[in-house]
Amino acid sequence: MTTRAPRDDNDEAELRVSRPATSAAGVPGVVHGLAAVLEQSGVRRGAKALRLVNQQKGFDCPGCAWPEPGKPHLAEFCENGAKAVAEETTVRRVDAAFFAEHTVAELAGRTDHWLGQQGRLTEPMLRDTGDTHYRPIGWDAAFGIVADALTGLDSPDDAVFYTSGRTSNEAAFLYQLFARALGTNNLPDCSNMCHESSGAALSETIGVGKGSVSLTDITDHADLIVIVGQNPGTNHPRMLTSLEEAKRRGARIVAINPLPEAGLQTFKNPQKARGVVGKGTLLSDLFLQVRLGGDLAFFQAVNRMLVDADAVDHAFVDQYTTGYDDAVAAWQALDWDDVATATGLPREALEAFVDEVRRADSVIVCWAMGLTQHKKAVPTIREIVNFLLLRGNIGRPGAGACPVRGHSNVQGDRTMGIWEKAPAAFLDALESEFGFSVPRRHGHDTVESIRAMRDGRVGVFMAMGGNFAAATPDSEVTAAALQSVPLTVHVSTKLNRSHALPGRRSLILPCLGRTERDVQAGGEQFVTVEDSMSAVHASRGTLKPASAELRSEVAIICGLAERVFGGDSGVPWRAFASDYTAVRSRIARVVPGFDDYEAKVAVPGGFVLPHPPRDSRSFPTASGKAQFSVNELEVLRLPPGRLILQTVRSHDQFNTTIYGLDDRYRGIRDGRRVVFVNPSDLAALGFADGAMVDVVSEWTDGDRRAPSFRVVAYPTAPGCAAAYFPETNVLVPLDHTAEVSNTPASKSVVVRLEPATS
Ligand SMILES: Nc1nc2c(c(=O)[nH]1)N[C@H]1C(S)=C(S)[C@@H](COP(=O)(O)OP(=O)(O)OC[C@H]3O[C@@H](n4cnc5c(=O)[nH]c(N)nc54)[C@H](O)[C@@H]3O)O[C@H]1N2
Ligand SMILES: Nc1nc2c(c(=O)[nH]1)N[C@H]1C(S)=C(S)[C@@H](COP(=O)(O)OP(=O)(O)OC[C@H]3O[C@@H](n4cnc5c(=O)[nH]c(N)nc54)[C@H](O)[C@@H]3O)O[C@H]1N2
Ligand SMILES: [Mo]
Repeated sequence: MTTRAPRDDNDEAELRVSRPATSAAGVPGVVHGLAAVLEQSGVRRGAKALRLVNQQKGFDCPGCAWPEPGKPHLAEFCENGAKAVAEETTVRRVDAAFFAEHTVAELAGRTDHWLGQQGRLTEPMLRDTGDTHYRPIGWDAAFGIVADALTGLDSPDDAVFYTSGRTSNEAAFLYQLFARALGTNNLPDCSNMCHESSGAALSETIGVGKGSVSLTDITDHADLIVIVGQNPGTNHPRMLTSLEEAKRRGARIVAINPLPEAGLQTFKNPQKARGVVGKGTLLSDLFLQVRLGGDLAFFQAVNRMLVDADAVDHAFVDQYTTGYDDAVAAWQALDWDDVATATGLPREALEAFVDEVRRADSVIVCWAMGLTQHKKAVPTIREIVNFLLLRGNIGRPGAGACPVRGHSNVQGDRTMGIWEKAPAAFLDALESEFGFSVPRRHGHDTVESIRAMRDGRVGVFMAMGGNFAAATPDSEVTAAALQSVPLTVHVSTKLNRSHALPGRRSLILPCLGRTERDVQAGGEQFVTVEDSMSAVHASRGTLKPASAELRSEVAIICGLAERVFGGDSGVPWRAFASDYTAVRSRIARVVPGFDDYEAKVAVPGGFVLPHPPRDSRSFPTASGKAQFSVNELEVLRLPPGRLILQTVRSHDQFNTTIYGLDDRYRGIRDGRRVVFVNPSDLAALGFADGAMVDVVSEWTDGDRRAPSFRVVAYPTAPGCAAAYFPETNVLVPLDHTAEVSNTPASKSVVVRLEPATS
């Protein structure tokens, strides 16, 4: 399998490589972000938008899910938040004339960068069977097509409803209600590719699938903050401000990562004068360059060392946990050679870490995709829970588990029932509130949805946001799967690859973004979102919409539902669309923790959802206690001549949205088709720095090839290469997924390099 070579803006002749940076943010960061906004949005619109990001009367930043502080700084956004705002507030438009000019086939040949740069979608578009182009279609006619297709299906399970994590609580709640009213739980979402592994491991061990810390635990209380498998300098830049605060009161920070990411080294805070003029704060006290996938062995070894040293909080273990003896027995059997091979770390490095842990009264572990996108992701996160439980580091100030979420409302979408395996209690509550029988069969997750499409078992694929074609693994398999579906429907703000790889019939339904004013029959509306630390608050758009034709996500779902179910189906779809208060009042009755919803979100800053382990050390697991687990170690031994490849984000992208072609902190300019390899591996493999290669992945069903990458000698852990997604998604086999969570294992793909074929 081969990807089409990019044919426009990724002319790699322009690519330049320099030394990686050793500090993040500071003045260049903010200047880059502002330049992006002003170039795309014009001075007045851009300045207005930025003034309102993450302020109590404004909108939630459409970037990451890092929480806002109680009293937001006047510029509570970061370089990458500014870029996310610029993408949405751009003055460029993808209108009917644009679609008349470009065939679908031509769009499919463009890069993700080019597609995203064309601007905002302005009106509903249809590509009918056999057509070469999309053409305009009215909203009513579009709803008619979707409603006919849905009601004509043999089974409601032949429909799939995907969600990306920018969707508001209100829209998410209505979207799952619509799918379940039709009769299916086929509600895959981006979480399936993201923190599913965290949710699975945490629900099993502590009884709640969400993080157990709040922002002040980090800024004010923790003695030690461990950042593992996360690159906050790029993906959660505002987290660096919190870490800097922690540092200034004496907290220590350990980073565990195969890459020496700039943001984990020094931070220059652009919001404070010392960041502008000073040398910045040295963030990490200890950097452990682990091998890809080595974290399970690492934490098993650390846990064994803590037990050997009797550095265990026995009172906590006795009172609150179960399974301790079995876990200890498993640690006693640990093979130290396996630990050395898996982690690539000397024993002294582990000892240095254990020293840090023993000196700290309270410890927080933060993580992101570096842990969740591996075959052993769930066991690894369970082992981190073991680590926290050993010293009672949960349910008290400054301690706990902190999975740092990706999309700004991905956590809220789950809370609202966007979940193919929603728990029975949620489904029961939905059923008694709305009086229809809610389906109980588990639905398809993201990978299962692709298999179902590939096998001809899907009649309608609908996406509430996101870019399914580019975000998912095995690009060629997924593209063919999507293109075989009788009807695909994308509710989107911007043009992307999924529109260019349409089903046999395909609709694009353009919607309002976070930044835009949302006026319905009942007046001006706001929506609500939940951040990474379970805080729920309002988000209010204020800018003029990109086009008068745009509808809100809520209005689109309700318009479609009314068309399918009619006006008197028992669910007041029209009333929901005209006043979102009506939606929130239903959420309050169905979802635990949302009573008094309307009043609580009226308070600036919103409210925090209950979290029993965090709040009272009660653990709603099967046993009623926190669960120690025994996790089997599997050491990845590479065949000769092979590397493990992780697929990461550059500093200039938000997932599949490519802002630009630079990755400043890693020293890359004007290009994305690069593969970072340790110099010792390059020497052993016989490739020179700068050589052009094809990256070839190996799987049981054959090879996959991503052509024409430039090799960059880089200080990554030996044996561990890195390259950007989505370009490398073609290399990730559909069936290469994490145990339990079924998340694509896109951080551990076995590859070989070959001299470039073109
Ligand atoms: N600007 C910007 N912000 C974003 C996003 C974006 O694309 N752009 N995406 C958003 C989303 S949806 C998400 S989920 C988050 C993603 O946030 P991150 O998880 O920070 O994103 P990645 O680029 O995937 O980086 C993974 C990090 O884990 C490390 N890593 C990989 N494998 C391993 C391993 O086996 N062990 C250890 N210890 N480390 C490992 C990598 O070297 C890298 O530093 O960011 C969110 N915020
Ligand atoms: N190889 C590899 N693959 C990965 C990852 C990886 O690390 N490596 N990371 C995975 C992760 S963590 C995630 S979360 C997924 C992301 O997967 P997705 O969430 O599907 O992808 P995004 O790129 O975030 O989606 C961008 C699109 O969302 C639409 N959009 C933006 N704002 C709005 C809005 O307000 N409303 C609506 N309706 N649409 C909007 C725009 O049209 C835009 O083109 O990718 C996953 N894929
Ligand atoms: Mo994500």
